[in-house]
Amino acid sequence: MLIRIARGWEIPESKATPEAFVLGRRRTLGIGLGSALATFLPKMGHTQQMVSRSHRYDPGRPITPAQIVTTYNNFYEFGSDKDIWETAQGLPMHPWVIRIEGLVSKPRTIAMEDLLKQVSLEERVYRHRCVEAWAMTVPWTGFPLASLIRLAQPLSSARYVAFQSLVDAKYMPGVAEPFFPWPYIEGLTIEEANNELAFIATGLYGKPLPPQNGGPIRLVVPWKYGFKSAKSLVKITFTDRQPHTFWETVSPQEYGFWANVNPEVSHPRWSQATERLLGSDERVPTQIYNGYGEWVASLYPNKKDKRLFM
Ligand SMILES: Nc1nc2c(c(=O)[nH]1)N[C@H]1C(S)=C(S)[C@@H](COP(=O)(O)O)O[C@H]1N2
Ligand SMILES: [Mo]
Repeated sequence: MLIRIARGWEIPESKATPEAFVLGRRRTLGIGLGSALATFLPKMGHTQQMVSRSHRYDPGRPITPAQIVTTYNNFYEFGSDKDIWETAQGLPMHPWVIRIEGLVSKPRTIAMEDLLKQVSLEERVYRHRCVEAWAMTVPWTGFPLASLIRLAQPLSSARYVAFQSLVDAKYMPGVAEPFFPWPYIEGLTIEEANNELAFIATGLYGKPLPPQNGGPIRLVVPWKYGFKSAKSLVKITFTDRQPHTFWETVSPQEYGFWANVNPEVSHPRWSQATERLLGSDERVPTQIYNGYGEWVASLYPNKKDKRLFM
């Protein structure tokens, strides 16, 4: 996987940009991304998400400018380059329904707006670490995955949760690429899924989640490599078998089921010791569990098993 950054993003104010400035700048953007956002926001039915930030998860570094987070994306359904954001604008996100099935007391299909009525939204600023050794810091709006699990009422036999992304060739040119095992599937153990950090995002920078970032609804698992955080979810399945995940199927030696961040366990083709912070020239040391060990280390008593970190 090559990493490429357009020169235009290496803007001088991007280093240590305070959030207020980022939001202010975003609001005054009249062209380009600003107008693209304006075209899909009204379709969402709710244009602004007024929720309070949970400071319990303070990331300890500045928020990455929205302009970078919304234009530098991994979303292979739209294409394998980082610049799929414009193509993704065509994705219709309303209405949107999610199927909940498998080992649950009552399988069901729930509309996005009905789901949103049953959860309480909060904002969390999380560090994001892609397996490709770049990182960013992102204010997500959403709710704990544990709340969704409570609504789903899994049976006691459920040991894993599988997450499935939309496949729609009409809007997603990347799914015509037969080399890839569509749909995109990810998975967590039920214990991981119930960890308080596991999050379902429906917003970004106080606005509805744009399609390129996995709108209208995605998973966010901040202690694992970014590929675990499946986008544009259409199905959540409770199961007693470890799901066969998308990247594991593509390249099992490189991308595993667990994928917990660890600076000491290299990817077969590159080191994971440091990461490039998008929007700055800095490389910073990578932290075990992406710095979230306090919350999640107890999930993995056997830290010696390298497979937990790939
Ligand atoms: N469905 C789907 N989900 C996905 C991906 C993808 O290609 N398809 N890419 C993953 C990877 S590798 C990363 S780093 C993050 C990127 O999220 P972002 O574009 O919002 O930063 O999404 C993850 N979720
Ligand atoms: Mo990634």
